[in-house]
Amino acid sequence: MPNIDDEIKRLEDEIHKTQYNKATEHHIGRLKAKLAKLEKVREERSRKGGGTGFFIKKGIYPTVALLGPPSVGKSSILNAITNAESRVGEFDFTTLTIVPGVMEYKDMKFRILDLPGIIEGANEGKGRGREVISVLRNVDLILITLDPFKYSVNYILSELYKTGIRINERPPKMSIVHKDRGGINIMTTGKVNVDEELFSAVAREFGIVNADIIIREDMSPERFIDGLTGNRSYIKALFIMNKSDLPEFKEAYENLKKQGIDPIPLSISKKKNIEMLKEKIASSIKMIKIYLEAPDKEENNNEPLVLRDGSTVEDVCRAIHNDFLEKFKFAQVTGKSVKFPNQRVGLDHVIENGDRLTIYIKKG
Ligand SMILES: Nc1nc2c(ncn2[C@@H]2O[C@H](COP(=O)(O)OP(=O)(O)OP(=O)(O)O)[C@@H](O)[C@H]2O)c(=O)[nH]1
Ligand SMILES: [Mg+2]
Repeated sequence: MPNIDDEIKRLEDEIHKTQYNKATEHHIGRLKAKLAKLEKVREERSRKGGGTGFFIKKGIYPTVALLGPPSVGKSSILNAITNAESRVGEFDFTTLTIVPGVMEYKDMKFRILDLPGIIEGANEGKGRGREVISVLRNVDLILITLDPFKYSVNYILSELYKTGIRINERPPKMSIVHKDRGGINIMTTGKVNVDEELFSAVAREFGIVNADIIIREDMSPERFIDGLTGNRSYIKALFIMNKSDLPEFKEAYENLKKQGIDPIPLSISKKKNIEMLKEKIASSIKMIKIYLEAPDKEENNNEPLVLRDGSTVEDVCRAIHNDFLEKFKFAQVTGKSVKFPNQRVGLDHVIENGDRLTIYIKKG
């Protein structure tokens, strides 16, 4: 059997050289489905076999990653917005590992990760590209950082895409109901219009034989494949162009805008727009505020605890003190996440904005 990388390469080449038209679109759709399936296998294998890769656990605070070509100023940005000190250098690849820092903004905390620079071909493992990019699957926000000399974003976007990361996109609105018989039925809602024959063929490539597939948006075959694959990461991204103090900045900035990308102009050297960057980071991530109440209701403060949307009681415990997790008995919650006031919940209960919580712990 041919090697999986070779097979992926062969399919990519074939898709690339096949001219897209009405007559070939089904052929291309099926090739893309085959490609997605092989990429999934490769990705799963590399996750199992990995060990040399960077591993970032989802923490209680939202995680933000600085991604971009070498020497654009990623480490300088980390140093400017957090308490961390990452090495800054005039040469490419100054940063060789992941350097974390904590950014505080108003009553919120964010974990910012400075990553090694990535170059074209990162997905094939150039530099430590694949490892760097795989980290991004678990972050809440990606800061795609550029400068006036290195602002070709296409390769960065394509590396992300190949890794299964979808930037500033929502998951495709579709659902699959598997059945025992009846073949594949593509069903749409409202005014949604898709090529049913093509979608059926693509679904068959994924080994689906009998199923009702309901599509709730006008959907490209690519997004349909994403939905079938099911392991894509949908992550928000902001673009930054650093070094606005340089004379080359203006033209580069305008060029990028012409490509439909509106980067945040920044100068770390001249300390320009640093507060604005922090504000944009904070407002890009959905956060919730919850209030803790002591069991005796006497020493209540009304300082909220600010956490990432989707946090659980366990995350709350971690945010206060690890003791709370170790000695946890139960929690009582009043608010939107529960049906009635003071409802008892466990560690995996998902809290919502405005909830009031009392945590009971074992004595001693
Ligand atoms: N003119 C100018 N230079 C900057 C600015 N910010 C950073 N630099 C310089 O750019 C060079 C690279 O900065 P780093 O922060 O090390 O860049 P990096 O993106 O972390 O680089 P790698 O770790 O190699 O990927 C250094 O010489 C910095 O002093 C800026 O706002 N303006
Ligand atoms: Mg660096």
